[in-house]
Order: sequence, then C-alpha cells, then structure tokens
Amino acid sequence: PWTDDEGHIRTNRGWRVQFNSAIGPYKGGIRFHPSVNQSILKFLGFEQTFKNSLTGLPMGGGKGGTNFNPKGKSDLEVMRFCQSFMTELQRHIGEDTDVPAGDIGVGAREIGYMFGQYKRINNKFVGVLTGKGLEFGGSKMRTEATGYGAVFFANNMLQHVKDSLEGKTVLISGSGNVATHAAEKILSLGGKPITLSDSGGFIHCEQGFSQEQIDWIKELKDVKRGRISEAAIEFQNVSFTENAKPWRVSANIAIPSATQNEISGSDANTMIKNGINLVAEAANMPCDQEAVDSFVEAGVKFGPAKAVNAGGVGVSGLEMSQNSARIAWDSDHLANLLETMMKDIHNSCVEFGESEGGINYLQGANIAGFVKVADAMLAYGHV
Ligand code: NDP
Ligand code: 2IT
Repeated sequence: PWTDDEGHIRTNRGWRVQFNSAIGPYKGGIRFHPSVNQSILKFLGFEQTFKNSLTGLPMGGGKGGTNFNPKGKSDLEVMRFCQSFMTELQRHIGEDTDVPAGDIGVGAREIGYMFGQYKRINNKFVGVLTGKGLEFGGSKMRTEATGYGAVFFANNMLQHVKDSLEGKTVLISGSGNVATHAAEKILSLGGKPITLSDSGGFIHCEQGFSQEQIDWIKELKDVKRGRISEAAIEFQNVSFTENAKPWRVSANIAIPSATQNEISGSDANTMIKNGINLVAEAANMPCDQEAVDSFVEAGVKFGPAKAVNAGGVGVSGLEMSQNSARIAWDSDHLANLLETMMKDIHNSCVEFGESEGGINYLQGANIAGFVKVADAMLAYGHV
C-alpha cells in the first residue's frame, strides 16, 4: 500500500521469485510495469539463473517486480511506493541471500529510494542492491553495462565470421537504459543506430542517430520522463511512426531492447526479407518462439538474451565484489572487465554451440549456463 498525492491509499501487488541459489545468492532485477505477474517473473528468474552462471561469477538467479505503473506518477509517489515495497521485501533479501537490481521501470531513482529504506530499517550499509548511485556504493559502468555488453557480444559474433560493425545499419527497439546505451556503443564502433522506440511508436533516422541526439533522448527519458515522439519534433532528420514497431525498416542488424515477445514470427519473416542477418537479444526473450525458429532456419546469426544481455548482471556482480571489499574500481578497469567477460561468454557459446551450419548460440548459451548449475546441485547431494 502507498499514498498518492491526493491522500488516497492505493494498493499494488509485488513479488520476488528466488529461483536458484546453487552457485551464489539469488540475483536479478526488479521490474515496475503494469503487465508484471508471477508467471512473467518466474520465466525471468529461470532465465536469470543460467545467464548469471554464464558470467562466471558466483550468483544464483532471481527476479522481482510489481504491477505498479510508474508512468505519470510524481517523484514523491514513486518514493512512497518504493519505500512500501522495500518495507516488505527487506525481510527476504540480504547481501549474502538475495541481491536485487533494476529492470524495466527501475533505474537509479528507484534503487536509491529502495536502498535508503533498506538501510533505514536494518541499520546496515551493505551491498544488498546493485545499480546504486556512485555516491553510495554503486559501480562505475553499471548504467552502461547491459547495452554496451550487448553490442560487444554482437561484435564478437561478427568478428567470429571475419566481419565487423563498420557501416552496418542497426534497428533498436526501446529507448530506456539498455536501448540508449546499445545505440551509443554501436555508434562508437562505426555502426549506425537508425531506430529507437517506446510503447507509443518508433523513431527513425536514416543517417543514424548522432551522440548529441542519443544524449538528448537519455535526458528526455531519464529526467523529463517524456515520450519518444518528442524526438521527431526536436530533430529535423528524425521521423515518428505511431503505434508501430521498427521491424519493417530495412537494416543489417536488429538489437531488440524493450521487452519480451516484441518480435513475432511474422515480424521475423519481414526482417529476414528486408536483409537482417544478425539478431542480438538485448531485452529478455524479445523474440517469441516462432521468431526464433524463423531466424535460426533462415541462417540469421541469433544471439539469445541470456548471453547477449549478461553484461548488466555481470557488472552487478562486480558491484557486489567492490561493496564486499569496500573499494571502487575506475571506469577503464570496469570497461575492460566487461569487454573480457562478454568475450568469455561468446567463447563458451562457441564451445558448446558448434554445429554443422555454424555456431548455434542458442544451444551454446543454454548448455554452457546449465552445466555449472547442475554440477553444483549434484555436488550438494540431497537430504
Ligand atoms: P527501461 O525501463 O529503461 O526501458 C524500457 C523501454 O522499453 C522503454 O522505452 C519502454 O517504453 C519500452 N517498453 C517496455 N515495456 C514495453 C511494452 N510492453 N511494449 C512496448 N514497449 C515497452 O528498461 P531497460 O532498458 O532496463 O530494460 C529493457 C529490456 O532489457 C527488458 O527486457 C529488461 O528485462 C532487459 N534487461 C535489462 C537490464 C538492465 O540492466 N537494465 C539487464 C538485462 C536485461 P515505455 O516507456 O513506453 O513503456
Ligand atoms: O535481466 C537482467 O539481467 C537484469 N535486469 C539485471 C539484473 C542484475 O541483477 O543486475
């Protein structure tokens, strides 16, 4: 329960799914979105278990969330909701038990309110959440990690077949944390991010978004909490298409970065016809099963979410290490660790995914992630 600005008491449901702790404390994000239910959090917790295993760090899998809709809420309403949510959640989590982080609708602001409430109640300053502000135990590079990591992974896939990002056009969906940082890294590695979106529609810039435009969009989303359509009013070379996804635009690469099931089988067939030959899932399971099957059958290089977006939780793991040791590493060091981690994950996918038609990244990521968790569970015996 939380109190809105008119003084009315409102109620939302919240959950935490603690899926598997065989190789470390439960670890995974918290999502604030009206579509959240227990079923969605269970699939996310399941996937998180194997993703976290792929990072090579000691983290189990979990996921949490609520059907609270942060859109249109004031700062104080969000604060009161976060405090109420943490008042319940705090008894279930801990730096060695379960360490939540951000996800859709949960960024630095929400983590700050939740960490503050945990600290207030427990009188302990510990790394119980990741994605914290840099002033109070957050790690450099965590904000950028998921989007940057996804692009490093896509780049590794290209380099494996002696190709590169240079000059490639890239469709990106979403315009939040993951999407904007993916766009930024694509640009810095010589590619052209040409679309971004939100739940209202998508924007398209034929020559590719500039860093200045990406910065403007970050500010629009993070600070002004505006809509992506506003970018088409601000910039002459940007167009907006209402109530549509970017998948009909011709390009070389797609990096879906908004939400689950955002690419259907028929979207996939359109994308294949229009020349997409690499898909890297930066969101969690953005391609539905038919879409995955279509891409794999058509020989499109397909990077699955649990490998592609593991850089986010990977740097969360590094935030936990820094918190435990009470130290703070610099950006260059963390950027190197992230890049190396993504390379190692790519190598694991290659090792377990080798097949006649090239690398099957789906198989590679599933097997590589599973083996360690299964071995640990067997080693523990049973009671
Ligand atoms: P944000 O809340 O920062 O941004 C989400 C973006 O996706 C917004 O543009 C939002 O538009 C759009 N979106 C969300 N839900 C829907 C929907 N149902 N239909 C259409 N558009 C939607 O979230 P993140 O960038 O953090 O997360 C994006 C994806 O990446 C998620 O799948 C998340 O699980 C995954 N992920 C995130 C990580 C992280 O570190 N943050 C780590 C690994 C994976 P609108 O504002 O209109 O809702
Ligand atoms: O889906 C994910 O991997 C995340 N939302 C990040 C989880 C984390 O603990 O950093």
